[in-house]
Amino acid sequence: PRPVRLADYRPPAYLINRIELDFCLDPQRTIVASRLSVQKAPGTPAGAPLVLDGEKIELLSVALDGAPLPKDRYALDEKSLTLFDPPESFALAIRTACAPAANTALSGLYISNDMFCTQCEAEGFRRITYFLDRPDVLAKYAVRIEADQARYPVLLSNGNSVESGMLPEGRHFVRWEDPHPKPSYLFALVGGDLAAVEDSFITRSGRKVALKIFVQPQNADKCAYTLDCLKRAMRWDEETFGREYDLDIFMIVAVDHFNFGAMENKGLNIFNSAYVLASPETATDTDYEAIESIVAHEYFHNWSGNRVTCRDWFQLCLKEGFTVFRDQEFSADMRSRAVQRIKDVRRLWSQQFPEDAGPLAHPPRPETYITIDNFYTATVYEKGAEIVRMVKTLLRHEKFRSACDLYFERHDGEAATVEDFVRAMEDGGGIDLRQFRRWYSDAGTPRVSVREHIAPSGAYALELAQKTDPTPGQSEKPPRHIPIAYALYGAESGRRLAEGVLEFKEETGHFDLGKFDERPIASLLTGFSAPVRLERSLSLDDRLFLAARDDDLFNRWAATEALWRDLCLAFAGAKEMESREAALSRFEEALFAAMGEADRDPALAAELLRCPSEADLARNVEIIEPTAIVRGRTYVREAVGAALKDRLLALYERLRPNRPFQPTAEQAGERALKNAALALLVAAGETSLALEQAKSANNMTDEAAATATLATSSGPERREALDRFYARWKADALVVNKWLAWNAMRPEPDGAQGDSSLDHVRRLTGHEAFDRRNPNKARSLLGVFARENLAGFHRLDGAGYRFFVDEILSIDALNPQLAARLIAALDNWRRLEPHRRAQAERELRRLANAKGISPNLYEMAARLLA
Ligand code: BAL
Ligand code: ZN
Repeated sequence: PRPVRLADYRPPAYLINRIELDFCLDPQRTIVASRLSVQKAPGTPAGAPLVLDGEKIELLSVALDGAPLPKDRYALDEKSLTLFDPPESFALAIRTACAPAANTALSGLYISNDMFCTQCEAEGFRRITYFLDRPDVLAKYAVRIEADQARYPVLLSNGNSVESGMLPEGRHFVRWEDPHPKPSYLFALVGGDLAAVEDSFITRSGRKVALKIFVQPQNADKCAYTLDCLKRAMRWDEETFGREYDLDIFMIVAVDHFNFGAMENKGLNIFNSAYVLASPETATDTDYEAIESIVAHEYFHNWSGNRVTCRDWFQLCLKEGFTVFRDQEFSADMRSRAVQRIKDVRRLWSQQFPEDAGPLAHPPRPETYITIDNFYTATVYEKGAEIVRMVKTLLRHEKFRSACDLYFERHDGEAATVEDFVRAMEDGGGIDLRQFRRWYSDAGTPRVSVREHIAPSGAYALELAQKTDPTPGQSEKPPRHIPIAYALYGAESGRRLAEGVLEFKEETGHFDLGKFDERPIASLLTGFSAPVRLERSLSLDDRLFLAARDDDLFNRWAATEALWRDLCLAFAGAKEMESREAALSRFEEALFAAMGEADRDPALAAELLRCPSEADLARNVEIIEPTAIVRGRTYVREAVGAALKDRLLALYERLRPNRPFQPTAEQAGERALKNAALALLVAAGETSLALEQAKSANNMTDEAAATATLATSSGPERREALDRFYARWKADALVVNKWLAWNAMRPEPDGAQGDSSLDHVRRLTGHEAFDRRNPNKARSLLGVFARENLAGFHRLDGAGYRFFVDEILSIDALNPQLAARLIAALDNWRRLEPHRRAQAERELRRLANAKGISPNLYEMAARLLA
């Protein structure tokens, strides 16, 4: 396949300002009639061909200005329809057919549970009709949908419904018009037997907006929270960014088969049902949190994405990074800001840092791709958001808001670029971001090393050095503009002596921070002010000081997390540590002290009690020895659980009462703390407590936490807990996905007894609960197995890799986007110890050489092996 390059971007040769679409829906053969108003773009030479994108559709007819087009006036191939020598301005009528029921790729028009739905981002619209399927062609859409009335009573598209009626033979139609010009990736259509849950919202200018959530009728009682989130997000965007909604109706539709979390189609968001449906019995606090953040994210796209869209797909982080930043800020305002930041950074560390350090590293604004679907990555989303956060830090709060206003004003209705965004930040904020732009163009996570100087006079200075390792295609890495927020504390008094933000721009920098009467202890990168790796040697005493006393709660957590991590790795034999048993004892005492936070911020205390996962630990070693990591982590968790047992029990008992469930941040924090305590107690052998909680819980958060803890333990209750859970919930597909994920985490048996976790997972691929066509299920079983089950997946005999690659190949034949995303789990293969590494490489080569794999998977395999 030929790569697409940013450097080759050219504006469109033709513009399409209006499209009328007529759908005659049929699962086997849907007919799409499209009528385009086409104009030659200024500067296009007369007679230049018009090349429309189209794939996996059958062309039935094409007519220009009402006359059928002779065969010698156009050419057709697998990817395009080319018109030769078209006039300056004309109407083009195209009829095509597609087969939604056979569309397992879930891109374009497809069927999920007997419901028609679409996914057009990034390049799905071309699977519906021939079009200029690129984000810089903005057209007004008028859509007529016709279908069987009894089977598909609800027919939806973007904008406002303007007409509907009955037709002969039990069919009906609805017409929709969207007054806002939009790129094709924001088009949506839905047809099905759906119930609407309705509400309304009055905008700040007094307009009434109808809010409708469409779900399968049996799920109508699971939408209240989603509606509440939507209204809070609408209000927040008015108050925080001055952005008001711009149509009279806003719709969300839940579908079970979906490649993304959700999609921001104009006025008609389509969601993976996992992020719409919630009830206390079936959704955990984490699910509620995810719903809140994703509902907000898609809604915020209405401005950062839809009103101001992207010129081309290289600019994806313009809308995604900015919108993730906006949803993170929304969640921080709805919940504990410190805990939100911890969770955001956890995600960055677990998903983006490894990407940036491995073969898949790419800049937030890439310069080349084969399939853009492979660039919906943590780098584009999460690092993209960190870049916007740094801009805000550099501009300060008020200027950031006015710079955002300027960006929206300047580019409303346009397809913009990253450069446009940065220029608006510069002009609105009055600062120079020339060097800062490297964050967009350069891949890799800078490493910032720190040396401290204390002069006999008490003058304190920091010596910083930055270095970014080479990444694929980028060997030279000039220094970046890095905002380093800091605070200094007196080692004796504990007082805060100073604070500020250092703007670090050179390879090395010397910063005098003042003269002090006592030794300062520096808390660096407070609030995680830049996505860099800090390299600093800090004594155990100073780390414990920061873990206990830092006013910056993020850094208090970061110090604790680093201690957890280093201890696990020390006991795994993967890290040097002086007197590790003594250090472990001191850490246990510090953790106990941290539990003093329990009353003030239980959600924070829960984060402090959480040991990093096996996968987190593997990301922090140069050579991955899976079994040693599992052993070290198990040892530390058991030791901490045993040492703190009485206090954890007391805390658990105090938080135990089953209050009526409310999905509030306050209650969620208490449940998180209770369940963090339970996890350590189970590690210390208190398994019966968890089984009792699983059986008596009055909400899914507690039931799931207890079952998950047992599922990853090796006690006899594991089987009982999992069997019980499945028997209870097998009719609820979303709940069963949790069960699949816990099964994927099953620990390897002790000694030679029992099934291996691979045997277990392999058997589950034939279970009634599993279905390769459903991305949620594939991710829950196969994705979790490969990413999270370190010892079970990374077997010495390579059987885990063989199984995984076989599964990926099966999935690729159905859904290339899904297969390509799953294979990214092997991005750490080069860091495996040599034996496993050879096995993983052999399997990756088998994959890359397999006949007939999709361009999506081919691109990923090639990058992984490069
Ligand atoms: N635009 C794809 C899904 C999302 O990021 O909202
Ligand atoms: Zn998004």
